[in-house]
Amino acid sequence: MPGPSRLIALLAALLAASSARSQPAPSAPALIPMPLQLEVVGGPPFVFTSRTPLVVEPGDAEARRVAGLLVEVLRTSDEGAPPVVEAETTTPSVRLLTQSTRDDLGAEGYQLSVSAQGVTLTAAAPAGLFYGVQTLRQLMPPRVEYTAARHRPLAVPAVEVTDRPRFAWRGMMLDVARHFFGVEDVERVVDLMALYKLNRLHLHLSDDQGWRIEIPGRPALTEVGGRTEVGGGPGGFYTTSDYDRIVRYAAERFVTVVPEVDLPGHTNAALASVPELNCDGVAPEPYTGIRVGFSSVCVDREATYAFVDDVVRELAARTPGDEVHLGGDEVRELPPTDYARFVARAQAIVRRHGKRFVGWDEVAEVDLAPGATVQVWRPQLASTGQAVRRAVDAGARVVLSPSDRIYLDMKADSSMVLGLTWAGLNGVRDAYDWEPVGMVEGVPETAIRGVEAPLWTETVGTVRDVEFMAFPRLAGVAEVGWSPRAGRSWDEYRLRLAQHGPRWTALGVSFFRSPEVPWPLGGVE
Ligand code: IFG
Repeated sequence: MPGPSRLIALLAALLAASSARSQPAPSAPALIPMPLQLEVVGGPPFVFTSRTPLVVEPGDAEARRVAGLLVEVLRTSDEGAPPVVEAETTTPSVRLLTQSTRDDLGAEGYQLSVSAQGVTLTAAAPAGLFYGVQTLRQLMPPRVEYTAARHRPLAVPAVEVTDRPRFAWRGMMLDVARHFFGVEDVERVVDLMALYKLNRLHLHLSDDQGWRIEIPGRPALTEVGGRTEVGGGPGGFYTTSDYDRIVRYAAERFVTVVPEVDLPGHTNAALASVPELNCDGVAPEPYTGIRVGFSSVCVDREATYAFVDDVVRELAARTPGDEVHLGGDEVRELPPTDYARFVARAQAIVRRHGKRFVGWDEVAEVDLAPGATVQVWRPQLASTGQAVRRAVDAGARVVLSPSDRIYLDMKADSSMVLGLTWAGLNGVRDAYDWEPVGMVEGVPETAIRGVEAPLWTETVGTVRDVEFMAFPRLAGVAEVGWSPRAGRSWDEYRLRLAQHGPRWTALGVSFFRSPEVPWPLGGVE
């Protein structure tokens, strides 16, 4: 038994260790997602003033546009905004150069060098410049996110960063069918996604409770299908120009929109709008509850495939991305052979319109054309594993959306009023502390396009509710999608994550103050 002095020394050591763990390392910048390589050089920081020039190469219009997005972050009401210039200058400046000595960093990679003398950001392509700007932004004190506060000077620690993403598909899904969200709400979601280098916005545009996208030539779909939503509210829909505006806003921030029209199930809104989609020709009443699995279009009618063709043609024409998602989940009303026949014809229609087919993992039971993507949401089902492995062996690839990890509509803990619990509680650690490779037995990293966090909106009605369900958990999904597998650890990440609370406060994000995270108290530095 050690003597009293030994016990005291042991206690002191334990106290020191615990206090050290609760405080972040003072020098390490709290970047999310963690870059591939980050070196804190030390020495004096680079200091932004209201006159710090942003330098781009003459004629590099995309670099100038990306610099403009940085200007919007730095602009304050009375201190003006930094000038974007093309001439080299002796003033300490920020240079954004579309050039790279590293061809292994890809279109989204970049190198960022910060010293007291200046900042140099190089990337082979505009997306890399944009992601380097997000890293530079996160190196600045959180107060930079205020639009009116006087927040200069802004010191940025001297670092050397070399970075590129692990996975190409880093996404969030927003269900705009259960509850409708207007264009400005979607733009807000894109802004917050871009800060964390997410690059796919999957819009769930139709379901039992709503049809949300105008299809010229079929006005009933939105006149009837867009009329309501869960709970009987006013619903709504995107006109073609609304959808074009969302796609453009997202593309400017290097986010690709993946439109989903869910078929053959989850279709009560379409069935209520277009009688000929019903096998008996009779349209059901609009539905504002939250049951699933009870609806299906009539797979025996040619009118159904003409409808699918009209919808896919319209979506394909307005979607610059390669993918059109046709759902395929929870079809409890069709025999498997009818389901397979429908999915086979539906995916052929997608390919005919020059796009690649995406479906929820039920479609893995059907022979899929090469280039198809299976969105895995039920990893815990052994059957899914077998079907998905077979689809992958036939050339399909997967996006992982494990419902027991990153379904953002699952309550994060029992204190949450918003959200559902059928897949269990998805806490902040659950959403971060998992590894995509091995999620589905036998699916290699080369077949994994990436990860995507769905936010279903049965119980989510406003953009603040969206923020509350998405943050802080979406930041963890972004790191799973971007950062190297090695080195990720919840104990380290949670301290870094805590430092993003003040940034979200300055941005006005209505985030969930999870007790899993040691959020700093007080104002915003
Ligand atoms: N499952 C349904 C969704 C939604 C969800 C809510 C999928 C692929 C439950 N399908 O998840 O429409 O109702 O958590």
